[in-house]
Amino acid sequence: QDEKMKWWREARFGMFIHFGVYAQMAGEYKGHQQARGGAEWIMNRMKVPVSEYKEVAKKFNPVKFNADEWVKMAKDAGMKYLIITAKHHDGFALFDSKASDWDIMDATPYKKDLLKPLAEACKKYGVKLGFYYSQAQDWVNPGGSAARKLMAEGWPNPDSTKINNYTQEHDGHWDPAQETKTFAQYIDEVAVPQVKELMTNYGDIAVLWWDTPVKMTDDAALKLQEQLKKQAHIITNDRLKRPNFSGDTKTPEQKIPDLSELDGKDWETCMTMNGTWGFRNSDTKWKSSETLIRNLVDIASKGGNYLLNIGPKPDGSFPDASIERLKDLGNWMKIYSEA
Ligand code: FUL
Repeated sequence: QDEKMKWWREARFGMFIHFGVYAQMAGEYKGHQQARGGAEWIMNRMKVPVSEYKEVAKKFNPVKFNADEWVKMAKDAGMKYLIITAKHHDGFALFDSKASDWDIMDATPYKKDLLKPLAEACKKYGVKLGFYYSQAQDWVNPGGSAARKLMAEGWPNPDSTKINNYTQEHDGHWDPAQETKTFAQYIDEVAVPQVKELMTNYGDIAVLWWDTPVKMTDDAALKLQEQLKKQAHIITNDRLKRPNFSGDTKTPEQKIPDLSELDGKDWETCMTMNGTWGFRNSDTKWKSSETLIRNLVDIASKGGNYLLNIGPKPDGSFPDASIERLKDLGNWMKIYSEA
């Protein structure tokens, strides 16, 4: 255990990347702004029907994506690892998946596996690669679970009462297309095969970052865990299923724990630079570089890791405000490491 955790404990700083079809919507649907939640939640918050969301994917074409640039920006900022949303709650796979055609190959004009070049660039620059995988929530692949959120206020949908009632009666789902299979079928036919693909096709994978175990069962968790055996030294977080599957690391979100809250377990604070994980143009609440540096120092001094998020623009480039902050962090690192 200690040996497996060695690089992670020394790393201190990593890059989180939330990228997918939601970046294309950027927090706006039919001319209305999403009221609450990260922009990566837009499909759920605004109850976008599956067929309409798939239409959005037909415009998702991140032609400016450059794996070397992404990884170099992380490395120059002093980050030692990078974790990307291989699949977020919208179920969209950023990689070539044979288990579902709701992936970047079949559902978008881009038609290229985004994780392949990223894995190569990580290897080239010596940055560890991890995958975020939303194992339970999946709002497009039938049978996936959906957190029971009601339609966001401020979205004047004339059918909102009807849709909210439907959502409550259907376990968080808002579109019949989401329920044509069972959760167990979804796990067997999509989640397990996709995790297998991720563990097999991209070389060394350092971290599997699970998320939101809505509806998870022990059985499903065991099957998913089984797939990780292909990566002998993989580190996992505590979000596979609660309780019983505590993983290697705790995951405080958007907050830095007080010393009194620490219990000896490895931990990693994940945090956004503005207020959203997925790209949103209208979110200008950027934390200052000084705040980010102070956060990193605070976290490192308490023995944790800082996983700082980037939400790339739909064209695959990083927002300018994020780039500036990465540069400031890198400059500070340089001064600090020379001192
Ligand atoms: C959360 C997710 O629901 C968010 O969208 C984001 O991925 C964050 C890191 O974890 O709980």
